[in-house]
Amino acid sequence: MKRSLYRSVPIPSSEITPEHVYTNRRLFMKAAGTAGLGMLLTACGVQPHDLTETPSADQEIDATTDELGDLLTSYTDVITYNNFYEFTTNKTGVSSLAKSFVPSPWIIEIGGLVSNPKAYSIEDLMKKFAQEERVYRLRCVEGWSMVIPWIGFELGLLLDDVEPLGSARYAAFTTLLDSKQMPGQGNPLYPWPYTEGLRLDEAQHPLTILATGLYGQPMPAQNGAPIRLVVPWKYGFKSIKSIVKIELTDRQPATLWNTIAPNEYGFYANVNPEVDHPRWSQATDRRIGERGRRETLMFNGYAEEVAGLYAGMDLKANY
Ligand SMILES: Nc1nc2c(c(=O)[nH]1)N[C@H]1C(S)=C(S)[C@@H](COP(=O)(O)O)O[C@H]1N2
Ligand SMILES: [Mo]
Repeated sequence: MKRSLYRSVPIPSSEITPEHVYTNRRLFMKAAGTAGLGMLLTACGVQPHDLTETPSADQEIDATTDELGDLLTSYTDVITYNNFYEFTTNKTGVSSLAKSFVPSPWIIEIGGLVSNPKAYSIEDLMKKFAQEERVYRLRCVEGWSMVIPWIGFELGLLLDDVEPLGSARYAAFTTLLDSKQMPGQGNPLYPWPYTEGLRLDEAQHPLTILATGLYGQPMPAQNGAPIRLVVPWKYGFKSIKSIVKIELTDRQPATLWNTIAPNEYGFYANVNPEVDHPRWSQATDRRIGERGRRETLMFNGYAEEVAGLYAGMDLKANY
């Protein structure tokens, strides 16, 4: 494994602009790698659930840490400690229940307030948008966190492609509804399918990606195959998995967690150590694989990049 490029650029934090961050990341794969990933995803009989072993060194993960120097969470932890209620609410039980999930063929529809609504296959998306590796932290509202080398592309590029109308203000996301494959959807306590939403400027922010893989591999089923959102400055529940639809709207969309427990799960859900969950503090988190707890950073450590999106907003009221 190569050393993270992020680490070798000692610039004062005041000078860290998104450009610095972005020029230090690598286009995910050279030609051969891209073809390999595309083929893995398109070939019939591909079983993402076979990816139970730690990728070998030749998997070419570019980084060993994130830009803060935090070590990557082990591949085994990333694929065996999951939140994915469509399978089970038991975090260590998702990976085995997701083994038979078939994420292909897969179509993702983008419509609503756009001039150019489209339906894309995963293959279309892989061809159209270069896949990059980006190491982002994921912070769950339940108090644990991970550092994951995602593979994906900016959601903003896809939104540009469908041409949002001037009236579009939000993006609403929907997960696959298929209780045959997702036994947890038989649980009547939750309003399936899982839905999430972002303000349009959050969706267009260059840190927001649609991830198609992690650790140099196609997305494992338990992590949201074949395509999921990753919004690194927000609590994990915003990073909706196995997306089949994106709709641009002029009103704040309903989301699963905000619908069932609005006092616990706000629409914004920005990681904020100063705003407690009603039942527990959010000041610290347990990095999976580490002992002890860490102090949680404002916006999960991405404040330089995203704080401006919320200028003038009361972050206690808009939690
Ligand atoms: N469709 C769907 N997406 C989801 C969830 C879910 O239950 N269903 N859980 C969310 C939560 S709470 C977290 S913390 C992250 C966990 O992602 P991971 O299991 O890949 O680490 O997925 C999010 N996306
Ligand atoms: Mo979570």
